[in-house]
Amino acid sequence: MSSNSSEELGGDKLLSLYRTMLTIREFEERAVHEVTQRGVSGAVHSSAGQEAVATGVCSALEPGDYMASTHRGHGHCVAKGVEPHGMMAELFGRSGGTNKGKGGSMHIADFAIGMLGANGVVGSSIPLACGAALKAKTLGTGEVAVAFFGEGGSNQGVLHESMNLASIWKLPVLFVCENNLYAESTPADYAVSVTDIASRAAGYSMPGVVGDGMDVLAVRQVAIDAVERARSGDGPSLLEFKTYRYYGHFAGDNALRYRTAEEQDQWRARDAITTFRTRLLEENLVPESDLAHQETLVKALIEDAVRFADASPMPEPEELFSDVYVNYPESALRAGL
Ligand SMILES: Cc1ncc(C[n+]2csc(CCOP(=O)(O)OP(=O)(O)O)c2C)c(N)n1
Repeated sequence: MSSNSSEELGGDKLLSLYRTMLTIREFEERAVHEVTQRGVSGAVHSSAGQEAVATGVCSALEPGDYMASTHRGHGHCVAKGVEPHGMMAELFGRSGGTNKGKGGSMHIADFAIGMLGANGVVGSSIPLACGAALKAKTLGTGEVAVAFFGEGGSNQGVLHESMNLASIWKLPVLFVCENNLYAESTPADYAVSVTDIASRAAGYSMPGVVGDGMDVLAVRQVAIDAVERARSGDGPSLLEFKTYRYYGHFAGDNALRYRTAEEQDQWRARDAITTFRTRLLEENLVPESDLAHQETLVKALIEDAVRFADASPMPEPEELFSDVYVNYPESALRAGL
């Protein structure tokens, strides 16, 4: 069982949680900046503000576990271990990208580390994770799978079908809802039938847990419990984390058309990174010099990722035909068959 109290975790683990959240924030801030400045094609959805959820949940996983993500997937990728250089190059559509520049922001996938992919279709992470969990259960590998989705995604029929199947088959899967209060410009209190999405778990005989999505250790604890349940064969859980996205729905969207500056300020006052930093210092868990060192390293990492992406060439036209179908003859693809 993974440990989670600050003392049990120790300075190195706490520092690594801090570093992961910082890397996500720095990547997101820089991605929004670069994409709006350069006019990169394809929408980019920033997860800045939601770092504690991706970081806390993925910190409860083993490297061989699976995770499927959404259109707002950069944070999930970083937390699962996808390398930021390849991600930035992917956003720029370059050949050095995680997926050779052919996926862009919404289709980053890295199967080697169990990252099954970001997805532009709302709700599609859910059956993907169930498929991975079914494989794990059938082969008895002991792996678990996580599906991230938003509160908007929680209204998709596929979640309900998937939760039902996962429950009767006791699949080792975590349904993780990041409730950031808005689906595009639609407020959750208008579009969602319940106050707590986690309460829907009762309809599928699984635990439903609400967690504070601005507190990385709280998220981690909820995830550890659900992972343990899944791994021990007791089946799925529905986890809901209350959180907030700091920017508009996509880079360039003016969120103030549908939410207030006061509301934004209230959430920013509870920022997951700054509150965690304060706690680490106040409880004497990590020296300030170590935190400052990580801040310098992360800034340099993302700067270097942008340099790498810039230097990476555009994909060759022939690349259109690679990685399209598994074992499908290239000659047939070229002939349009
Ligand atoms: C099946 C489907 N319906 C609609 C859309 C358009 N769309 C893209 S993102 C989005 C909002 C999703 O909201 P939520 O699931 O809460 O995630 P968030 O953007 O808040 O992270 C919508 C409606 C889509 N991509 N796919």
